[in-house]
Amino acid sequence: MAANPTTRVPGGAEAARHGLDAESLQRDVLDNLVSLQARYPAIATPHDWYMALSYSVRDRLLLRWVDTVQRYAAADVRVACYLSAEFLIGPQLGNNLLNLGIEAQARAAMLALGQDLDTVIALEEEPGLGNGGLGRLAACYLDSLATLQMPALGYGIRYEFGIFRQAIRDGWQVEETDKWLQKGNPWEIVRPDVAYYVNFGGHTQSATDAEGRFRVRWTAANQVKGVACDTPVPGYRVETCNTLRLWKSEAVESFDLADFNVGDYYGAVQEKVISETLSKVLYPNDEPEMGKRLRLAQQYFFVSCSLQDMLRLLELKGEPIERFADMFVAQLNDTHPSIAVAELMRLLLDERGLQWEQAWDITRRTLAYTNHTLLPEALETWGLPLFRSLLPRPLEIIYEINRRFLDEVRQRHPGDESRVARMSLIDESGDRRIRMAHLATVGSHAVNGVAALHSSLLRETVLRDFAELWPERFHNVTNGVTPRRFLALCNPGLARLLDETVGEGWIADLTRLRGLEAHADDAAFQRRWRAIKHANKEVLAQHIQSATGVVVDPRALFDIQVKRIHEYKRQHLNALYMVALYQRLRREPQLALAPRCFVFGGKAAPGYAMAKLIIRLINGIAEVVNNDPAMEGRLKVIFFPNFNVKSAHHIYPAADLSEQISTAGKEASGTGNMKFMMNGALTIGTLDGANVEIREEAGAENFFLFGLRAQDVERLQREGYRPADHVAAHDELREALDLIASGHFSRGESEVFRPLVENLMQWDHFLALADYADYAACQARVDAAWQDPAGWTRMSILNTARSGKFSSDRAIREYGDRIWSLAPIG
Ligand code: HBZ
Repeated sequence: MAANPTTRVPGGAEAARHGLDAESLQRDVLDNLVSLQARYPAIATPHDWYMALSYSVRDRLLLRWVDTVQRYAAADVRVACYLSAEFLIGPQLGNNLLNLGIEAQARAAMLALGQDLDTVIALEEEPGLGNGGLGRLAACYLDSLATLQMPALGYGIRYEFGIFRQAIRDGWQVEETDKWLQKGNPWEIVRPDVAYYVNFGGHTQSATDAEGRFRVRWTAANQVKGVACDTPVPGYRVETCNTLRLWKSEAVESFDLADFNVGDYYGAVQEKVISETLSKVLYPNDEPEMGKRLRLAQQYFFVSCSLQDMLRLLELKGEPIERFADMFVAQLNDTHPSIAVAELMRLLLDERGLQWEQAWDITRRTLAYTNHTLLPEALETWGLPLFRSLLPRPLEIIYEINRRFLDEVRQRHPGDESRVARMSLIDESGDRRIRMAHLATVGSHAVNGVAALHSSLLRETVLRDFAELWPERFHNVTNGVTPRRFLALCNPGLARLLDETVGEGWIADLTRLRGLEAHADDAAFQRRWRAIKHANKEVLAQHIQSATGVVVDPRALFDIQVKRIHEYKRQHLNALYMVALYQRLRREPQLALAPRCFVFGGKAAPGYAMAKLIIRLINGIAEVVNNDPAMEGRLKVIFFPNFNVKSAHHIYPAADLSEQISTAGKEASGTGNMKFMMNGALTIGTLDGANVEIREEAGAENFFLFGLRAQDVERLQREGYRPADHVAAHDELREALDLIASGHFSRGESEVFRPLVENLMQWDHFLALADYADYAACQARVDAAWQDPAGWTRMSILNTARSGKFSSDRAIREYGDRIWSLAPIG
């Protein structure tokens, strides 16, 4: 079990010794302004101040950082390596000040220099090195690993361009490149000496080595160099500072000498350009996998660099190769790093000369796999021709793993060839493809889903045959989010009230929020609770106005859905309800409905036409509703552009209602649902992903439940679902669809939303129409509950009070106990 981190905020003389007092901070900021930014105060830009302060904070992390690295190198402990193609770490300055416990000192130092800390913090460009939930989860886990003082390293890719920036033009999403590194990144330390070579293409040859052993040589067509770029990850108020190591690709040689000698200067530079494109850009998810050669190259590149780095660290520890799995465990964040199964085998067999059985034992004991999706279209597969041309040697190893694995299946189930075909690492049903989820499962000692429901469905559906073969390998670890960033940092008003009510310990032990329950009915406490929420809504209203020009009233019910735009998440169900509400209010202006402000945020994959159309629809509804004088004081609709970690800081604390309305069985867990809950929003949701557990914790009476259950969804789809029947049975729904189809929300152009309306009427793959009536009825219950402020506030307090389970600290302890056998070293 992880020990409780010791809270340590040095004060007075001790603070000064550590350079953590305001005076020494102020001195260093001034020094850094001159020595690193080459500016003096009179001509310094706000960004110069940001850089100078960030370098000063980084300096204060360095001692802990090098100490931590040394401790891990010396200790006989297992290190958890979190392998993820994405780390959506968000802005660093505010978080690092919080974790170091020097926010007040930094504020005083900056004030003395004539600068406002919040303004400086707001200038930071966030590293958007992830798409959404999966990437943000990795970042929350790094925060918890450091806070719990567990030896850990994050490994990923240092993308030059992160997730695209979303602009909205004429209601449509427009993608712009994310140039987050343009003004420099003060948090990163590049380590040119920590670099590895990675092979691509070419061919293999087998031969017998000097000792008469069979060895394979891979003669690559290309080599790329991976250079380590490190970011410190300080734990909350502890000495531990872990590392996030991201790989940047470089050409092996700047100039190919052969080309250069014959005078092809540009050809020689070309090679460098290709190598450097490897880590250029993050791929958006929900894009067709077809032909994404560069994406596969990225995955292999970062996995190979990371495993080579782990092998080097083992050597530095002075441990023999046989001890690899005792010293390291590598968690695969979805299948993106699952090529690790073949690559670790290759490194052990070809580079270290181990026998297959021993290499396989080490590989399996080292690796563990987290699945994040059941959607068949999202399960990663790679076509054999592409795979072979890029990674000929790993492919041979996959064939051999598969041969041995299928022998085992045949032994267990003689004659069951359909089972063999289902379980094979190669899908032979169409053009042959490698099933990465199967590779990850076969090569791991543990497989887990990310919420209880998801883990059950994983065992019953996608990985059923595997769960039958190895039941002991299957686990559930329900996701969690860090209360540091998503409560203490983003909601300082509430954090102060929590400190005062249950003591500061809640930040490192979120279950202490239970202490709030005793105050849930206290009128004075409720007033303070409401005042904090109101202030947060005022802040969000300001941001909404500057981003969209629309003025919203903080007294309205803030009903918020922020997440990637996807049909399974059903933003269009929410949109249909808004249209129905709009029509109701137009028809019956006297209706005593609570004023509502619907807020949406989220990006659509650039190639996902339907998701982009949903954004267009929300913006179309917003345009009509927000410009209709009859809706004034009653209804507002906002699409908040470019939802990211930074804007999330303002959004979660301001929510009254959290929309978690995915089709049951489709959302693996959700983590936004947890962030809303912590900040006192009530959830309207289906029994999907972690909503199930959120409702269990909050109490059914404090959760607005609606919709089909996962088994109903499955049955309905199996028996034949007819969306038109639901439309025929529900006047309000039909009228909403008609109004959308008429062009009312697309400036009279009735063509615009036709694909969306037709798709719903004909297919409605995610059962939005089947769930509509129940959703609308549930929204009516929300409305009634809102009209009773004391009752609503009580539910809000109880949601925060009971959100303790959803701390990433709990999740990381579970990984440590059940999957990694990993103890903290304090
Ligand atoms: O992972 C999400 C799940 O949809 C969500 O339910 C869960 O809470 C979260 C954390 O477990 N999945 C993603 O965010 N997936 C991706 O972002 C993704 C990225 C690249 C891909 C595929 C998916 O190629």
